[in-house]
Amino acid sequence: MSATTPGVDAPTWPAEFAERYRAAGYWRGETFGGVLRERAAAHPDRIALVDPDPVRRTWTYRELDERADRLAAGFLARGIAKGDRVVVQLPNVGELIEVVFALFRIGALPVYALPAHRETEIAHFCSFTEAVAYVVPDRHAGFDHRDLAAKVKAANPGLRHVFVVGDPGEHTALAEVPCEPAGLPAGPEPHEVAFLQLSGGTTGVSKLIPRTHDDYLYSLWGSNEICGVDADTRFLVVLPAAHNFPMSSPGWLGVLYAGGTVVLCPRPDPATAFPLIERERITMTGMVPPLALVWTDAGPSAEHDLSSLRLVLVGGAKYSEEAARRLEPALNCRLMQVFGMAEGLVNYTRLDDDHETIVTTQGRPISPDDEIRIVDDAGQDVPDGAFGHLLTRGPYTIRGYWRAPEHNARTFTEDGFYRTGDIVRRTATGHLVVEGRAKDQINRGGEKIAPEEVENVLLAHPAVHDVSVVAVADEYLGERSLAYVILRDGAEPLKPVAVKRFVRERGLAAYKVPDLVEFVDAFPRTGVGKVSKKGLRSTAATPAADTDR
Ligand code: OOB
Repeated sequence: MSATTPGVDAPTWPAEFAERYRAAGYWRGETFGGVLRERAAAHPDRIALVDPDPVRRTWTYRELDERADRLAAGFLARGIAKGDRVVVQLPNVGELIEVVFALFRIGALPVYALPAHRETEIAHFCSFTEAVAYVVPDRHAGFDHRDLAAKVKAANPGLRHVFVVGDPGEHTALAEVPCEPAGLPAGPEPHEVAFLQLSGGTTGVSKLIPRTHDDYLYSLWGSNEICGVDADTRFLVVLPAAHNFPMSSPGWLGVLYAGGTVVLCPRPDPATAFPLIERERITMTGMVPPLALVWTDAGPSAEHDLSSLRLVLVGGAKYSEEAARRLEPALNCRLMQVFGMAEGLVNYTRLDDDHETIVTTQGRPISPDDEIRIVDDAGQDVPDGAFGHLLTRGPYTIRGYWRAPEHNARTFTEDGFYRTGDIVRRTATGHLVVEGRAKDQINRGGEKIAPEEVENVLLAHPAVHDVSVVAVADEYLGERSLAYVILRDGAEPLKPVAVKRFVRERGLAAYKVPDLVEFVDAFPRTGVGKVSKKGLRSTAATPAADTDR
């Protein structure tokens, strides 16, 4: 099966919900391709996109629209069709936006990989989605993506094309793909899947999140209203653009929806970003808490004029109240906290919330029809103000992952609520406070790690008998990862650095390599004999020996 249809590859909203969401005006019957076409007709000469690195390039709305058409025609000419999956792994470059709009236009589905992903992750995305094409930069951050692409292509006969931004080597240059758009076929329908986003994951591999045009576009314009995004917004994309937060909260897609200007930042550090804020008169940006700390520290002594900056969104991981209090004075702008997830639900503090609410809560949902339940371990609703598991259902929260029926049966309730795995409480004003997490996941400064994925890799080491990867508190990142390793009887002693190297060499993204490694004789067990991660985490609270640090 090549095409991907809602309801076939993944559960979708029951008809009565879909009707309700349309009747309420949330689902406007638009598509991404159509929206760009309309904006290009309405204000062709306004600047949509700026890629400042290494030489400043700009795209007007008309140019972005035309280039998306030409690239769409070139993809079609190479046999990429509606419903096909295309793994897109590009850093913050203008071509990323051209490529995804070209794919949206023909109804092929981008699968958003992050620049940090390596062979293990990419091979999985390509084979699991039966991708027909893979789009990469030539080199990025010192890594040659063409070599990786060659390996993945050799192992995946269905992967027919590798398109390279820059010097293509043995592959095809993306620059050679565009051609005259003679009679593009009708694009996708608004209710169809537009792309597959990656889940942070709690299991061995990332799950894929099917987002439709209707639902995602609602999350964009809903976010725009809350964040005050309009045609005058100049948004700096500092996080990796393929992540859901900088894409849609309100992100570069939200800003394009509103007819504003998106500026891509090649690296998130103040030395790169602050000059761009001055030069491009940036009004808004979004970032994870560790980066917000760095900006907060750098703000007061900045040599660049940051006065255009009006709003900074911070989310992706818990932002401490103390850090939140420092941001506004340091950067002389407003703070908005955002608690979102690629599966859907996004919460924002509001521009007119009082200061205490902004610094102490993670916001409230976008939509009046975002249904929130906070339940105890037995699934019973807790009284207002008490902590519990957050479950949610609504007009832009998926009803199931793509091709994952067993996982869906565990992760969604029978009546369609998504079990977020987050522990929250609700204040009297309906704002959520994130207390912690019930899911087995590490949130390393906003980058999500599924311990099981790293454990599976380490279990393949010949000297390793068993392994358990847990989160440890970290002042800067919030959490770091610690691998507890039990060696095989009689195995040569290993150094922590060798354990880390093994994970890296197995082709996992660098952020998944354990920060700390400790060798133990046994793991604490729960009553039923499972490894007790809670027990391990409390052991870790006493700073452990990690001999190469
Ligand atoms: C965003 O999306 P994901 O899919 O990478 O991660 C979602 C998870 C949440 O379930 C929660 O565990 C955590 O990340 N999270 C937060 C948080 N924002 C996200 N935990 C505490 N405080 C926050 N403010 O991370 C994401 C997607 C859209 C917008 C913003 C973030």
